[in-house]
Amino acid sequence: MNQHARIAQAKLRIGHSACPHDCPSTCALDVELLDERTIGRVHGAKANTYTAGVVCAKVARYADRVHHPDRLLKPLVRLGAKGEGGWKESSWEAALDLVAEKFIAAEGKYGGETVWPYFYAGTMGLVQRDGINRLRHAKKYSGFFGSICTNLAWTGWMMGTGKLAGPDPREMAKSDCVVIWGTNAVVTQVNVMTHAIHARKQRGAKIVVIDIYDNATMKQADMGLLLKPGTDGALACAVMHILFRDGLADRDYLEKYTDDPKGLEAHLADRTPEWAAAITGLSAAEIEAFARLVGTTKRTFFRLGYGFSRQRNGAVNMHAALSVAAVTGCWQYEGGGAFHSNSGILKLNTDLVEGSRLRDPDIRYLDQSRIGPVLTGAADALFGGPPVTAMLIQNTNPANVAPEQRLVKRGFLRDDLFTCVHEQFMTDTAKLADVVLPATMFLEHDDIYKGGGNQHVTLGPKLIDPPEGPRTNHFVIEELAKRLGVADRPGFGLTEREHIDIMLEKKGLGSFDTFRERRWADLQPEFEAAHFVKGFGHPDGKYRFRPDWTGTPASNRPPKSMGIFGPHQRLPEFPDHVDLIEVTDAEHPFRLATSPARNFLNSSFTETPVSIAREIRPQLLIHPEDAETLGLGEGARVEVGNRRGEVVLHAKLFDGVRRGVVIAEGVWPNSAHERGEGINVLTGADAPAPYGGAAVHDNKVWVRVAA
Ligand SMILES: Nc1nc2c(c(=O)[nH]1)N[C@H]1C(S)=C(S)[C@@H](COP(=O)(O)OP(=O)(O)OC[C@H]3O[C@@H](n4cnc5c(=O)[nH]c(N)nc54)[C@H](O)[C@@H]3O)O[C@H]1N2
Ligand SMILES: Nc1nc2c(c(=O)[nH]1)N[C@H]1C(S)=C(S)[C@@H](COP(=O)(O)OP(=O)(O)OC[C@H]3O[C@@H](n4cnc5c(=O)[nH]c(N)nc54)[C@H](O)[C@@H]3O)O[C@H]1N2
Ligand code: SF4
Ligand SMILES: [Mo]
Repeated sequence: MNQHARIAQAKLRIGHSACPHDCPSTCALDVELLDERTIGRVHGAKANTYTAGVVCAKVARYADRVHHPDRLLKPLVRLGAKGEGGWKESSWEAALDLVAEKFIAAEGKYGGETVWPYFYAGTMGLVQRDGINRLRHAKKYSGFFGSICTNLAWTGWMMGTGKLAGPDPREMAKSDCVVIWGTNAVVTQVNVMTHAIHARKQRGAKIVVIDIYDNATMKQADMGLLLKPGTDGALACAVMHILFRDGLADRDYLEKYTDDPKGLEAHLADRTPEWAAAITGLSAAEIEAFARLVGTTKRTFFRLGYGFSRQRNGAVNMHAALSVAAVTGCWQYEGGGAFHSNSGILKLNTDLVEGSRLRDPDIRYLDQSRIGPVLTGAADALFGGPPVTAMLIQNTNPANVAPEQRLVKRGFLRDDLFTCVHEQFMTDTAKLADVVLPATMFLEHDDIYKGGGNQHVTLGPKLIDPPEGPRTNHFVIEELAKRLGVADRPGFGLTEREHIDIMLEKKGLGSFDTFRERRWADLQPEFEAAHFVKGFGHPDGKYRFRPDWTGTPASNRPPKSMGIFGPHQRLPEFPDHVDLIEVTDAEHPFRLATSPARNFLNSSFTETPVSIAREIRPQLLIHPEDAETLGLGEGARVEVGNRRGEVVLHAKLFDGVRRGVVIAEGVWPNSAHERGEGINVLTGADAPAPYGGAAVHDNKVWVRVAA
């Protein structure tokens, strides 16, 4: 039965919302409301031109998550040793009193910077996600530098264009060639495929996919380029070499819009297809064919993902891939150009919700990705300040998703650290807490959302009542503020709706009530702005082939007090291949990537039965010939390890991966693995240059039959 027949037959009420999860698509949703507390299926809004009626399967089944029997319903206080699993139920009043008391005691001993509010994008709602900053600023707690997801990618992008924006993502449907570079879009942002496939059906557009394994997206491609991890910079350089060599570079465009086209051409002279073939593992013929395709197809749309930036040279590779678009000049054409994120166009004023005016610039920031070193007292990670002895965690599960997991867990188990986790489920992080507070889900509270991969601001009003027990993030921040003596500071004492009213009014978008009718606003700038027709985002309007790696203010640049990160002296003058990655050696002959799983979203949905059944168990994709050499049969227990630790998974023989490369899909809960240690035991918490991030797909490892 189709959506409309179903709705008509059941006379269902439909509620309108936005998907709150950490996904570039931010789908506009039509939710079947069965009664005041219960939902049915979730559908993509047909009227929304980006969502176009499509959502991923895991969110279509959201009833399984919101009505899950294992949801946290009561505040819990730890009984017995940390991480042992003993809890006693508490009232909200007593639990919040305890948290406040512990924060005040910690502050009394070490000063405010000893408290570290830690949050991420489990919900992308501006009120429920970012309100924790208000408490942080008011109390002068340590700041949170949220680097884990976007930093490598955004840095590379900003170095080239100077602005985090690009052509309307719906223009993909008007392209003659869509290059899906380092994003597994079928799995991670299905709506990209809606528009790309439209272009193929309507205009015969070619779809190119560039990845390190033959994933679900590459299976849809007309041209699939399967390269070695961390080598996209080499591919991009050889492509640009060919474009110059064969007269396919748009020299007029280069002259008008770019900083140093002659310098680039000279630099690329020896970046030949043969040179790149040796680095990438592609054949010179594959590189030639790709270069010819993008060089002769003016309406080429480069859809650059996050995945290929999750390497220690990821910012360099993002900038190199982006530079190809400047050489072909495809930016000039509708359906052409490059796109990564629209975060630069969707600014809502969150000063009040985040308490920006209360910010003290002298208070230190700590790096999200380096939580392991932070909690185990590494002096460089603490920036000379006090140890972290108290934390409030919302919307994130660092004991599972953060790199160098052994350090993270050792940190959480410290007796002198007090941790409060506000969560929907008993996650790996909640299990290590002192106090666990139950949280509402998006359908149970009001919020407003900005797209990253589209151009909409979308409202997500409360549609159903939560079960007895869970409370919103906003409630927790407001109640702690009262107990910590800052409830009278600006930004406190308002409701969620009042915050949304203020943000919408400042943007000239009406109020919560008027927006409820409207559902979303399309903030796509005009063609000229989106295609940088009047110049790129840098002061001189030029696209930069020569990035100012440590100078340009990037939108996600760390505060000055954090300095420059990693081996930044090795960042190249022009697009290039740099071996900043973990290069294999005798002890570690394989490269491991930890790519997202289709039925999970980071650590979310690892609790819903259908998602678990579809993902089966933690598996390692390995080439059959590698498996044979190692004596590994299908399904065998296999140990993957490096200097940081070792993890056991089950071998899955797969010839869609290169020899010497292995893939572990999904961040399974630590408890799904033997010994209760998850895949991030293997990933590193060293900060990549120049502005940090997490190189979770960049790991040299050994692989052997598990003992
Ligand atoms: N189903 C599902 N959807 C998700 C998520 C999820 O976990 N599951 N996570 C969400 C989040 S938080 C984000 S940020 C986005 C991320 O979504 P994407 O931008 O798609 O990024 P990744 O999924 O990290 O990786 C995409 C692809 O890049 C490949 N890759 C890794 N290294 C390289 C390389 O060196 N070169 C190239 N060319 N490819 C490489 C990976 O194998 C993977 O196939 O997805 C969101 N959507
Ligand atoms: N190995 C490996 N590690 C990775 C990645 C990878 O590809 N491979 N990807 C990385 C990336 S890109 C990212 S973004 C991070 C993301 O990692 P996380 O930030 O942990 O991401 P999520 O699983 O999306 O959300 C975490 C939690 O937020 C909770 N939550 C959702 N909504 C609310 C709410 O309204 N209130 C409260 N209190 N809680 C809520 C959910 O229950 C969930 O447990 O993981 C990173 N880690
Ligand atoms: S595709 Fe992404 S934004 Fe859309 S429903 Fe699924 S998780 Fe949410
Ligand atoms: Mo992410």
